[in-house]
Amino acid sequence: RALDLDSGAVLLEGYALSMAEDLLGAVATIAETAPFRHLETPGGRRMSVAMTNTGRLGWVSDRRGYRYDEIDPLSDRPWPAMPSAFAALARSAAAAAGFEGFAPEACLVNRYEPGAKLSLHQDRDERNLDQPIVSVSLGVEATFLWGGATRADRARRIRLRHGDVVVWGGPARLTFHGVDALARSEHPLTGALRYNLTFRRAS
Ligand code: MD3
Ligand code: FE
Repeated sequence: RALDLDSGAVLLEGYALSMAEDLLGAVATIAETAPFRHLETPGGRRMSVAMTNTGRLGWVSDRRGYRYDEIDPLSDRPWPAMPSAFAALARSAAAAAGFEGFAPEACLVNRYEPGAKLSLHQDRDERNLDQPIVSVSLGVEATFLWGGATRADRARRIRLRHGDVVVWGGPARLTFHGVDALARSEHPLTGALRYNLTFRRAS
């Protein structure tokens, strides 16, 4: 089922359900090479969400700012290659939402433990804002906050469940968004954790 959340934002409910176990297995393999870590914001705060990346480019944050980098600063080595099943999923989901030819360069993997949250923000570190972002939710469900063009706009609350895929492009691309503190809950595949994959064209 495809649901328009907003102009340019399409929720594909359960789109990744049949692949979820494989995706989680691949995440565990990625984390053997590029472990989850709590990045520091430019302002010096530790992010409550733990992150890693797969793909040619990875998103990183430190005292110098936010950026995409070919090198994992933890290992000084390239990020683990993006599994072909990841890129194929992102490509087909984007096409289902009307964005043909999506070829992600980066997959940011977010891991939420109970209490972890993402404050309202825009994703604007990507050079090519014509390309959508594809997100895949796995494990414990979360309340996603969907704001407006400014931080002050009132946010809608949208439940994102295991296997849900959302494609964010066009007029939705620079909308402020975030994730509420994760509730303490259990999922058979992930325990207390939620994972979110976001596929991006960064350059
Ligand atoms: C709308 N992640 O990694 S996914 C992020 O659930 C991020 O981990 C959240 O926001 C998460 O930056 C939300 C949905 C999402 C991702 C990127 C977007 C929505 C977006 C970029 C632009 C507009
Ligand atoms: Fe974001």
